[in-house]
Order: sequence, then structure tokens, then C-alpha cells
Amino acid sequence: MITPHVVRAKLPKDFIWGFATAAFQIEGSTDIDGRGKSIWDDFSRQPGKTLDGGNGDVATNSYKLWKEDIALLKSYGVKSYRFSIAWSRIIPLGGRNDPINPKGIEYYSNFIDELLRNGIMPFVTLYHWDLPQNLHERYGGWLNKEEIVADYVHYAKVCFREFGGRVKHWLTMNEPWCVAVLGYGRGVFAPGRSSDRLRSPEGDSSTEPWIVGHSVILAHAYAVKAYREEFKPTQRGQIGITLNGDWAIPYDNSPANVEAAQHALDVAIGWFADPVYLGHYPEFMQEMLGDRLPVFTTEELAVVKGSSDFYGMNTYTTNLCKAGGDDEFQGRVEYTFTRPDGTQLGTQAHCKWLQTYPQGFRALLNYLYKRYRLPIYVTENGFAVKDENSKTIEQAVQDFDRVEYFRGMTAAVVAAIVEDGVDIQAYFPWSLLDNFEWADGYDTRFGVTYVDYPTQKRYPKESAKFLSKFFKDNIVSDIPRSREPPTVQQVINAVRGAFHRLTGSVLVGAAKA
Ligand code: GBH
Repeated sequence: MITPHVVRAKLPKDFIWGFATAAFQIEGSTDIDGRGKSIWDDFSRQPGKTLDGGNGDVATNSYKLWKEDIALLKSYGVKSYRFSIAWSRIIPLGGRNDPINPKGIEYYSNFIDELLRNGIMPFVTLYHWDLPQNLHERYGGWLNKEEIVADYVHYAKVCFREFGGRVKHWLTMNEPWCVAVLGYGRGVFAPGRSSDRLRSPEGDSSTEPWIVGHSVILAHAYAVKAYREEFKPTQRGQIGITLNGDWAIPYDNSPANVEAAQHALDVAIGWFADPVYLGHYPEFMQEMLGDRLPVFTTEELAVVKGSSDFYGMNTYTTNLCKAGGDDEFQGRVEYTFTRPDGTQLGTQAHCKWLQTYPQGFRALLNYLYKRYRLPIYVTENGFAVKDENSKTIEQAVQDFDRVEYFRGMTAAVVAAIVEDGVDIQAYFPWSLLDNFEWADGYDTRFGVTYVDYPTQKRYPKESAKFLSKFFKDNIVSDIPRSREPPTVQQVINAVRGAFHRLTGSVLVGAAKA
């Protein structure tokens, strides 16, 4: 009997893997070494903004325990670590004419050096939702395009100048959809603006998210332009944006629901990906929003189009899509995990928006690669086990639902590369540690490492062990294990991959075998 898909070399030797975190979710030490406030500082302290009343004052204490975190990464055998820089540690007041904080620079500089000493490649996010509070107060933050674009570009350039000799992978923005919709539409994330007057005294959910999204795209694009013109020629790194986006499946095959699934993708992903990779907003968004959707000038568009070297992808789940409702942030589509026959799509996580569905991950990878034709970096993917926070440490580290999730997702990555010819360069599970899960506070745990908050001790969960072993076993080592020629399937895939790259609008590196 022939065993299907026995492939020896599953992942190429330069495949990047590691864990991801974000500054505000782990650092704590919010008033140390000259850090300025971010919009999350006070927001998370307001009653009712986080589920358990948790805030970012201590988090996983990683600002202090940074060497321990790096040792943990090392013990997991990662090649890379995705972390974010807190803007308000670098420039406490945020603006282009405000003082730069040498202590902030020194901190991340030491951090990067320590990673490199341990053979771990820094993969750096410049903005993971922690806008300097002062910029919000000074001029409305992301609502003020002229100011925020100039200030963000200045901040990014300081980081390129200080760290770019050592950092070869940059992410400008994490998940602009969340910045715009959760911060200025639903009002559940800082700065918490919304039309819902029970939530916020100010805000207009019908206009602000689209304005904010527009500013975020431009800030990203002008920072990339600066990097490419002033830094890339000598620093030679990659730079791009990372977008959240979950796969969308029609609830059934009625034409309205088939269309709904595409509308969901258009707003979740196309809102940002279409301008950045294709040079225009999705047609459906223009129809849905009319003159509420800002317009790019010709000059701006020239900067926006092609402003990412790769497709940065954060993805967690898959939604079944039904046409209807008035939620513009989902493309006037309703999401469910319950199939028409009453069964569930997958295993339910602690958060209601998340179920395991690896087939959807594979489908999304194929969709993104066909549509945007660039190598994909999976910069986040993860799972929160139901009620993990109510368990003892001994029970919590036995996180079998998370292991199942990652078993499925890693298999989907391999299948997408080996069988579908999708060019995937990196995979970063979210997250290295349990941490401050934004509006969920500390109630929801996404870590592959359990954090016992009272002691700040770290305990590797089964999922960490699974992932370490998976990548150890599946990335081709430097020393070839055998002299066997590639299989026919591997040759076909390499040719397929090269074809995709060559026919795309942007030419990317040499084909990999
Ligand atoms: C990521 O976002 C974040 O980058 C990371 O910081 C975070 O810790 C991690 O996920 C886990 O949540 O029900 O309308 O409020 C993931 C993308 C998009 C997932 C919004 C939750 C909820 C939409 N998120 N979604 S809503």
C-alpha cells in the first residue's frame, strides 16, 4: 500500500519560525526609564474596559524579565522572535519635534543584542496598538492624517536608524482593522471611541474607522518609502504590514451567502490589502460606504501601491457567512460557527470568536497567495483554551485543545507549501506567554507558556513542546539528511511557486526548491 504524502523535506531550511508578543501585552513597567503613556495605559484602568479589571502595569513583567524570556525562547529552539517596540518608550510624547528617550533606545538595543547573541533573529513590529497618549490628546491621533503620518514616519525612522543595522525584518503596523474598528467603531479597544454613547461620550462609528484606516495605510506606506530610500540600500532588510483576517465560508450555497463571504473578506482583508498590494480600495467598500470612504490622491496612491515586501498575515479562525445585518465592519455579513445541520465548525476556544478550523487556514493561504502574489509571513496564529484560567497550573499546561489547534495549523502550512505551491516563509504562533489580552484582561490565555501572575513564573505548556518538536523535525537541516533527488511533486511545486512569483506584479528573490 502506498502511504500518501510521505515527504521528507517538509519545510525549507530558511523557513522562519518563532513566537510572537506585543509590548503593551507583556512589558509592564509603564512608568520606568522615561516611558510616556500610551492610549492603553489609562483606558485599561477605566472600570469596565477589561473583563477582569486587569491593566498593563505589570503584565508578564517582561520589561524586567527580558533575559529570562530570551532564555525561554532559546530553550524552545526558535529561529526568530516577533516582538513590538513601544513608541512611547522611544519618544515619550510621540511627536516629531519631541525629545527622544535614550533609555528606551538602550533597552531595545540591548534586547536585540541579546537575541542575536542567542542566535535568534529579531522580527520587529513598530506599532502594536500603543499610540502615545499625548498624540491622541494633542491632535486626535489616527484621526488627524497630516500629523500622525509625519509623526509615525519620524518614529519609524528613529527605529531604522538605531536598530536597522541588526533588524532585518520590520512590520510597520499590526492589524489596522483592529486599530480602526475596535478603537474607533466598536469602541472596545483604546481609545474607545464609538457612536454608542453608553460606551463613549465621543465618536462616530460611521465615519471615524474609515478615516483612521486611511491614516494607518498612509503612515505605513510613507514609513516604507523612507525605509526603502534611506535605509534599505545599506541595511538590506524586508519591510511590510501585517493584517488580521480569517477565512470566510458561505453559510450555504445560496448566491446571497456566497457573495456575503466575499464581502466579509473585502472588509476584513481587502480594505488594507487591496490598496497596499493592488492600488485601490475594494469596489464593494466603495459601494457600501460612498463618500464616507476616504480617497487617496494620485501621489499617495503611488506610495501606497506596492508598499509591502511580503504578505503579513495574522489569522485565527474561519467564519461561516450569512448575508444580512448592518455591521459594516463585517461587510454587512453575519458570522456563525454553527452549520446549517446544527454541527459546530470546530473546537470552541475561550473567546467566542474563535474555533479551530485548519482547512480554512489552508484555503486562506491559497486565496491570499493567488490574489496578492507575494510570499506570506504568518505573523500570528493561536488559540485560547476554554476556561484555562480556572485550572491549576498542572492542568493548564496540559493544553491539548491548543496542541490540536497547532497540529492542524502546522499541517495546513505544510500542505499549502508542499501540495499547493504557496510561498510561505514564516510562522509565528501567538503567543510566547500568556499575557494581557486587551479587553479580556488576563482572563483569556493565549500563551504556549503558562504565566503564574502572582509569582511571574513561566511554565511551558504541551503546545510549546509540540511546536518545538514540530519545527525541529520538519525544517530541513543545513546538513542534507540524504542524497536522494527531490520527488516529482517537489519539483512541480518549485516550478509552480516560481511561476506565481514571476507572473506577479513584483519580482521576489530566487525560487526555492
Ligand atoms: C491578535 O488579534 C492581536 O494581534 C494580539 O495582540 C492578540 O493578543 C491576539 O490576536 C489574540 O486575540 O468580536 O468584533 O471584537 C487577533 C484578531 C480580530 C481577533 C478581532 C478578535 C474580535 C472581533 N482579532 N476579533 S470582535
